[in-house]
Amino acid sequence: MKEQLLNEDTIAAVATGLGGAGIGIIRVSGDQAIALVEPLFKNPKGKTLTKAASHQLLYGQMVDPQTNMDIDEVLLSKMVKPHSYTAEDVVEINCHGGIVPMQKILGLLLSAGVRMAEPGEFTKRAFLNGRLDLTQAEAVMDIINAKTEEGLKYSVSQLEGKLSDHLEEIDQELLAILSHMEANIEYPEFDIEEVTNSEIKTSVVTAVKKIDQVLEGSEAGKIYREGITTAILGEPNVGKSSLLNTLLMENKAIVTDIPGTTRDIIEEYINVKGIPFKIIDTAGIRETDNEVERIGVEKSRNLLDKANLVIFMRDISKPLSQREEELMTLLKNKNTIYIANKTDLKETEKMPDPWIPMSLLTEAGIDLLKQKMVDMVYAGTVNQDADYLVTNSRHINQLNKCKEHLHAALETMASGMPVELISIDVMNAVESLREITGKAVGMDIINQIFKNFCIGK
Ligand SMILES: Nc1nc2c(ncn2[C@@H]2O[C@H](COP(=O)(O)OP(=O)(O)OP(=O)(O)O)[C@@H](O)[C@H]2O)c(=O)[nH]1
Ligand SMILES: [Mg+2]
Repeated sequence: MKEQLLNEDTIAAVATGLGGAGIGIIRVSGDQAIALVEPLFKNPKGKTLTKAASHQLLYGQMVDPQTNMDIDEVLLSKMVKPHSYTAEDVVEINCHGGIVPMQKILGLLLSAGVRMAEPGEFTKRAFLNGRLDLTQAEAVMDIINAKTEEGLKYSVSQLEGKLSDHLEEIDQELLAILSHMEANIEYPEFDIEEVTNSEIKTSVVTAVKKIDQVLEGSEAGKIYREGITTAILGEPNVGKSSLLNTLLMENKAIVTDIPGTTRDIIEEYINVKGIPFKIIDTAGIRETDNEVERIGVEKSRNLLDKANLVIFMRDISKPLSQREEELMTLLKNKNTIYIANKTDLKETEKMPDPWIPMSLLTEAGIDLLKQKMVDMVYAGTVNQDADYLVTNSRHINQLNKCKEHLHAALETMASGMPVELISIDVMNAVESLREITGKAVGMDIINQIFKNFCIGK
């Protein structure tokens, strides 16, 4: 009922960016979409939107019904429910992409009784109407925000429902055993075979194994989605900003031979072999009386806690300073890559581990650094051929919760508790799992009981 109310009005929003692009699209969705756009549209041959076939383009003009003035030349696409993004009637108005025509058309729609869509509301409707589950709805945003092609690949596979398919398998495993337990508990009067502890255990252990498979590589998956925060730290003038510029292949940060050049933090995403790294160039760490620089140094220090990865850089042509030694002690427990820069200034034999020799003048050492960055992230755990990968922290949390409930079920069973209590743990596990896709549990168990055990046939 609540969902019905939510979906009652017809909504509209600009679906493309609000710039001066060639084309802009205004999307209208809801029961009244066709009826409300119709009076604002005129086709030279008198064709109407109502009579137009679904999924075909209709050429014409948007017209202000008050003044009869043409607003813009448009192509309308009509998509009749349920074959549309929201599974409702949808009209997309392809007009010119300027702010004025789009605002004017949107204004006409609003005066006609259409409501402005809230952020994400089209996708929310697709979910409420059952066309997408929650993981698929989330994938839409991930596709829009994808930082690398690999990230995009996993988001697209999530939108296609590949993750949901794997979750469904676990769900079915648990639902089968749960419905058997519930049938024993709720319908003792029917002659249903008692479920044995060993059957329950087999199902629960199988489900845990499958969850572990789904979670495989999820640490890297999360990184594909969120990126890995990488801070370049070191004393002033060692070449931190030069490294950022080299990695970005553009002169983003100011580089000079004056120590203390970088005062504020600069952040940029780079793509290394498909992994998005958020590289943060920082102010060189040193004691200083300059207020602006002092704040910068403070920020660099604070970054130590936030960064997933630290690139610590020093100038090999200078002796290791006491401050550098202190910093390196602080970095002991962090994922750190150590760079010895400016090798062009000093003849050095083989660099002792873990230092990577580098010269940003010649770009020597950059490939080694990139390889090291990728190795640190993968740590050998990712199956790159996987057709899906859990990338979302919310999904990872729910899968872990599900596993905890399943372990609890095994413990409840081991301590000799009755099936009523074991079933509560399994039920909690199913609920945790279903929070990922947004499916409700109640009716499904009842349906399973009736289907499998022919109760009340
Ligand atoms: N010879 C040589 N000079 C370098 C190298 N890398 C950077 N430099 C020079 O070192 C100076 C300092 O470089 P930056 O990149 O500004 O150093 P930074 O660590 O960002 O310095 P702050 O922002 O002051 O902390 C500049 O003059 C660079 O051109 C290198 O590999 N070899
Ligand atoms: Mg700098």
